[in-house]
Amino acid sequence: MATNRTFTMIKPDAVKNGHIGAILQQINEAGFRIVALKYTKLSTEKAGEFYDVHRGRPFYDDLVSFMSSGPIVAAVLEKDNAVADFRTLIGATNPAEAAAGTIRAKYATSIGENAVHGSDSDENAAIESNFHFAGTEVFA
Ligand code: RTP
Ligand code: MG
Repeated sequence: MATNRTFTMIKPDAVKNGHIGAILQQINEAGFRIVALKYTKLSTEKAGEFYDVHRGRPFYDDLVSFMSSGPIVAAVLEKDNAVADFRTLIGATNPAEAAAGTIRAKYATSIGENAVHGSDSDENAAIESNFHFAGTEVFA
């Protein structure tokens, strides 16, 4: 996968609270093009697999339970410097520490229920995109 892509999920809290439209608009206005998009729900097994890197951490069970608690929006985004720029756009993991105007500052409710996911490396962006999308579902 090209290094100008990242992967995101709008998490169940933000979906439940009616923020899908506002978050996608903020993503677009920040210069990201949506090249894949899906409204879906993770099983506990799939959520556990997606966050496997955190298995064993104290928050892992809550994270898996939360991420499978309701529908999510999954998307692949394209932009120069996509991974780093998207992490800047979403803000810190803990919304209390997220910069003003970032997606988490505006829409997250807690460190656990923090509205959006953003890949942390080009390698993980490719792995996570392939986890959710077939090649035929990505439109560059
Ligand atoms: P994400 O992977 O979802 O984009 O979030 P992140 O990189 O900012 O944070 P990460 O360290 O990868 O943690 C993944 C998700 O686990 C939940 N978490 N809860 N209660 C806690 O202390 C805690 N720490 C992490 C959050 O939902 C976080 O986004
Ligand atoms: Mg992470």
